[in-house]
Amino acid sequence: MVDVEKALDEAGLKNASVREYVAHWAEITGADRVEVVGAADDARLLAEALDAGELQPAGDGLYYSRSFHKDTARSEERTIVATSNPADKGVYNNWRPSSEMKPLLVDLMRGASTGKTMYVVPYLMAPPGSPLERYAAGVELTDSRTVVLHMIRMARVGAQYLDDLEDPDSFVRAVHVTGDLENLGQGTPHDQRYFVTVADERTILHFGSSYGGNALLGKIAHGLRQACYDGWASKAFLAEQFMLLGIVDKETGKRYHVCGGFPSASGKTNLAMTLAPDALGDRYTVEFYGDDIAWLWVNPDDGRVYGMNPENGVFGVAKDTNEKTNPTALDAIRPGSGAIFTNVAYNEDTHEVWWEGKTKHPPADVAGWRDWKGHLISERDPDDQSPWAHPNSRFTTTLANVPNVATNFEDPAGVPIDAIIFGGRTSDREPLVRAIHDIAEGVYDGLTLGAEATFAAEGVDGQLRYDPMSMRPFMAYSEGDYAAHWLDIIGRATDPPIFAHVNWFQRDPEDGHFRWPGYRENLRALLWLVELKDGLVSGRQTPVGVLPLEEELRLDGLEIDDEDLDVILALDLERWCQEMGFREAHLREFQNLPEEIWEAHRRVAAGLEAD
Ligand code: GTP
Ligand code: SPV
Ligand code: MN
Repeated sequence: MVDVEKALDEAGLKNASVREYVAHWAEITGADRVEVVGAADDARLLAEALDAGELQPAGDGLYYSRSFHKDTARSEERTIVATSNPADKGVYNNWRPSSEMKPLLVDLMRGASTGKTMYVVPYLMAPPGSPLERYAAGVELTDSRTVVLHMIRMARVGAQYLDDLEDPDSFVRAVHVTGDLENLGQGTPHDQRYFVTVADERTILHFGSSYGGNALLGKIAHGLRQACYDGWASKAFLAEQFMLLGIVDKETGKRYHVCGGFPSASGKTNLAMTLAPDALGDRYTVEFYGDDIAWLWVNPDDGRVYGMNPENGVFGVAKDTNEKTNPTALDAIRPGSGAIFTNVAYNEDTHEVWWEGKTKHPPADVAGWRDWKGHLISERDPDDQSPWAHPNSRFTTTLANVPNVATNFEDPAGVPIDAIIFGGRTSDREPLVRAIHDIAEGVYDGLTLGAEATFAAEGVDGQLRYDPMSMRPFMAYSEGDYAAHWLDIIGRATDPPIFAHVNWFQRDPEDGHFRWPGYRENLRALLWLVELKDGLVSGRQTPVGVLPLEEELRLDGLEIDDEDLDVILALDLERWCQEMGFREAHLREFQNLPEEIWEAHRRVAAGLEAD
């Protein structure tokens, strides 16, 4: 039996509820040792991980890790929200009764950490002092040192964050047990993995992975799924898969804050990091707040929606990150930053890393290079065209490393939100940007957000895989209640943000090129939007929102074809009418959808028919 009391005493962890929780799970998981960790332990844990071969050096103060080859992404099918109330069942949350799931997870976890250390990771998913701090505290228990090193980068980690809890019992209990990864039947009918959030007990039980959102429980499981539920249960806030950025107009001194959702791997990190004010002279600066999660609430003092990023780091997609697409990200993972690369290609002699799109061609001299599975490139079958890096390979770095992180990124008050945008991934129909003033129509637009299926076989041509507000994988309760909660929260604002839908992904069907240059140039669409909100431009009204006039967009210095520009600023009536049918079927899946959302749908449909 490990001496849990002693480990907790040494770490100064006095909270009786925390102590009881740790002792309970130490007993179940059968860990040999218990160790309380904080950010101050980073250097020692890195040295231990290098020693144990869990990490490899990737240059000065940079690290490389490889996850098990069947454990490289979140698993949506194995992710479950459990509560004691069947009314919490939605279309996307894989709801199950907690009475069924809790004993199942206890069985899976029993004795599964034998021989290992159970790390106790106290964390806070908020800047200290935030009005939402009471929803932000958690304690992750994990048997993976690599997970601890990622948590230290992604969250505020240390026992001190639990010292001032108003209610000593109000922390999220987040238990992560890796399990025997080689024998879990990943993706087979005998899959042993379970990623369960017992939302009404604020307990997270994840078994069978050591990767990303499956294992860094502060991030997706608490920061999105649990917080989504808490925000609704408390009627106090929204927790969304949103990026958050600031634009400063140096000429007028005005600051704008834009947040918004794009489905996973659809461009949030890139948008939040890469906007290029230099393209527009010296007038604007762009500031980074967050790339994956925002919590939103209304401040009764000024009637505005406020937002903050609960995370402390970035877990970004490596693929296609380069000097041209995202120089900010490259700077944030520079030597000395402490960044960790996962599942990219690695050179064991030179300690370099590489991923598809980092440079146009892979390194010419393949000596020492291994692909993400650890196989030597020099021993590859010459016909093997598979990527060197896993498509979902990632870099992990703290916010403080991001060169343009906002000076007030840790301000507990958050920032007032001017615009909420939804970003689809649509190869036609969806224009560059369309703005929506009406709150119900904005919420309706978020609920009908989607991305095109990646494999042609997965869906009807031109039909989206809908991903409401980009929350499909993280939805914690029923979609009808979720829509009502959005209308309630934003409806409390006396000075609400403007909504908009953006699309950087229209393609020319002839040769497949992207019609809009995207990436750093996306600032131009956002500037138009905030100017529209301020009444500086007026655009043209269409049934699906206000579209920019060509002369209103700052296009100086931009290389774009006239035809491409015409297409991305046009409204394709025929495709829109078809889309309205798809939307109707999509919304019908949700129970108790508020009548205001249906009214918005019918208004847009009637407008299109009249056009
Ligand atoms: P998650 O971390 O999974 O939630 O993803 P994300 O939404 O942060 O996506 P990310 O910014 O990492 O982008 C995913 C992919 O989209 C990358 O391969 C990018 O290169 C690509 N991408 C991002 N922005 C643009 C753009 O403006 N134009 C084009 N064509 N591609 C883009
Ligand atoms: C996503 O998949 O949307 C991510 C990465 O942000 S993960 O943390 O693995 O969920
Ligand atoms: Mn994400």
